[in-house]
Amino acid sequence: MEGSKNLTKRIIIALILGLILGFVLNIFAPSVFEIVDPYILHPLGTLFLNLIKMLVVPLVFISIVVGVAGLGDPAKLGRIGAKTVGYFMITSLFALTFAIGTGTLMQPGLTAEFDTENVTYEPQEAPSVVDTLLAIIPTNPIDAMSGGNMLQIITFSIFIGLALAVLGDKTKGILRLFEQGNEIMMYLINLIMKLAPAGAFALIASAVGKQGWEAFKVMGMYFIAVLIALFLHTVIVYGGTASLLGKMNPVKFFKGFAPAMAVSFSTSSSNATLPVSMETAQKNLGVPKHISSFIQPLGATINMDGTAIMQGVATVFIAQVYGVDLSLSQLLMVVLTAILASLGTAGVPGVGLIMLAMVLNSVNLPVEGIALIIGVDRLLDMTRTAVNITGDAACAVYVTESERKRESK
Ligand code: DAS
Repeated sequence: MEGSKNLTKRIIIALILGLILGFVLNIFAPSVFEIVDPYILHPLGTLFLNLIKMLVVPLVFISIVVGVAGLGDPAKLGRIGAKTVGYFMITSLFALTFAIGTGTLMQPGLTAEFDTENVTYEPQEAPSVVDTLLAIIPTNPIDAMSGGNMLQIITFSIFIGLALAVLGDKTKGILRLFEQGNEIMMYLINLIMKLAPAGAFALIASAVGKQGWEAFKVMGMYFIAVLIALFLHTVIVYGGTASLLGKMNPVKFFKGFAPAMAVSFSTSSSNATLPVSMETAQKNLGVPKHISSFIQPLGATINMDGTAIMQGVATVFIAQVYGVDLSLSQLLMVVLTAILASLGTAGVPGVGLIMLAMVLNSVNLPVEGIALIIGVDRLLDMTRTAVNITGDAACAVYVTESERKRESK
């Protein structure tokens, strides 16, 4: 990506300015915000978001086909798949341990008086895990693409890539076509990323301007507890992965992946950030295209450690507010449900909150408690989305090194 360091700096400056503008308008000039948001901030942010979303389905389809065909060997796909899913599961367990530990130690639900009488929340229907797993095979791939059903698109792309790998020279013209399609996708990502600083500025100014300062005063401890758990998990688990498993300096890992983290922070969408996160992992972290294009789209859909952390802290917080003592078996149920919930969670804004109802139900906690945390969830969504995609990149760096070591033997 052209001038990646320069782009990162510009996006981060844009985010800081947007944050300041959002708070200033919310606190001192709400009436000005009422004009600026709908006519400037919202349109600019939505324009950027829609432009990168436009590339997600063709990019995921083309890059997984090219990536799987590039593996050349179905056994290699199985090996990489096993390492990837195994890594995702283990890091999810770490994530929930940090979440429940932080929530229990900081006790955010006992630090203030919360009005539980007048809160209501209508949980949206969360897909069952069995339905999600059964629905992975698309009965109509075109329908899956038009509906943006990421797991079905990934499955179909893997089958096409496997066929191209096995058929070899018979279909090398088709493979060349896909490879050229990939070049087109990478060019368009670079083009659209020129708008990233303006888009990031508008998205965060709009979100913070709406969110308001009030919500943070009451929910401060909860907000800080989630941020601490996210930070610990990111530095310890992903920094440790880069260093111990990826044989990469953690500073290089986080600085190299910073452009994608900044875009995911401003968009709150793992899916929408995919074009940037894949390009960044390949160009700045040295992840080969065939590994990046298999792991990152899959991870954006089924691996959401940041979301699991929010769900873990939120569950402990709501239990504290309602005076419920969660037993060890209930805490284990929270861990299992939060991991399964992330399987069915698409990487789009706010979806983690929808799946939280599933986690609360698993331990018979009132879903109305979600109404307490909605006020600060938009900013937490930005932060946990950045953690979600960083976990996918850490996995890609680990698998890259693991495969390199295997091939050098
Ligand atoms: N915003 C989601 C994502 O894109 C995560 C969430 O809602 O928790 O990863």
